[in-house]
Amino acid sequence: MTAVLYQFPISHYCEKVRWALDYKQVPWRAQNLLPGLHIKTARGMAPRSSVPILCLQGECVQGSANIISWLDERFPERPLTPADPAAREASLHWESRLDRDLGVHVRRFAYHYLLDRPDLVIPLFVHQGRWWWRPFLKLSFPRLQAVMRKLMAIDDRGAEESRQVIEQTLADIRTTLSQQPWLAGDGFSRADLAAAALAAPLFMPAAYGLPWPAQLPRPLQDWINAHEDDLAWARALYRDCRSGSVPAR
Ligand SMILES: N[C@@H](CCC(=O)N[C@@H](CS)C(=O)NCC(=O)O)C(=O)O
Repeated sequence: MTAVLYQFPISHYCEKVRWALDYKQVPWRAQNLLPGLHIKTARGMAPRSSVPILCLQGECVQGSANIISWLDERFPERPLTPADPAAREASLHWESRLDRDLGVHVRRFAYHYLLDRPDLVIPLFVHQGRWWWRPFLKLSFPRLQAVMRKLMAIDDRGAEESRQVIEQTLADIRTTLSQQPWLAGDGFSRADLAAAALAAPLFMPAAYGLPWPAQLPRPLQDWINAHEDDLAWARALYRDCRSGSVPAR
């Protein structure tokens, strides 16, 4: 009984699900898809074209938050959703905000710089894919880049707006974590997991499983260097909790 995760290895929403599966010790394997060519496969299993989609024994669930809820129902051991109603509400509220304010904005901020560097981003898109993905993407990259920039409004103005949303969100997380050890309730939850996974492209942890570029475009690297302290909590979560065991705080 192995769950199949349809995913882009680069996607931080997919990383949320990889982490949840590992944390809950549910056996799974990845079915990697190539952005652009993923649509038919995704639509064959779920209402929208987006990944992650998790399938198990003929049932498919789409969307990282839906998948975590489904995993907690189907595999109640090591819950990521707190049992206490107030903590549960707080964790879902955080996750929903983070899916938007880190999920959408980290992606737009990072792609603004990475999409101009096919030498850096193509290896991330084709990671652990089919042999022909790399030559195919090299040829089709200008079109993919144009479509992505248009669909996600990835331009100077969008990147600046995203930078501001990211910085405000990181400040709010730091304020909360200066008052309590976890974002919601009295233990590690889907809120902490979502926060760290969705921020991860900004500090590129090895456990994410991507061959991160050794050198990033200068403006992105400068921002990361200037915000090391704002991301210390996320690095600590990867170090302490990404492998599955969670120490007491
Ligand atoms: N809220 C969704 C967002 C998923 C999402 O935006 N996935 C992107 C990759 S990061 C995607 O699949 N984009 C291609 C598409 O929508 O066709 C989730 O949490 O799963």
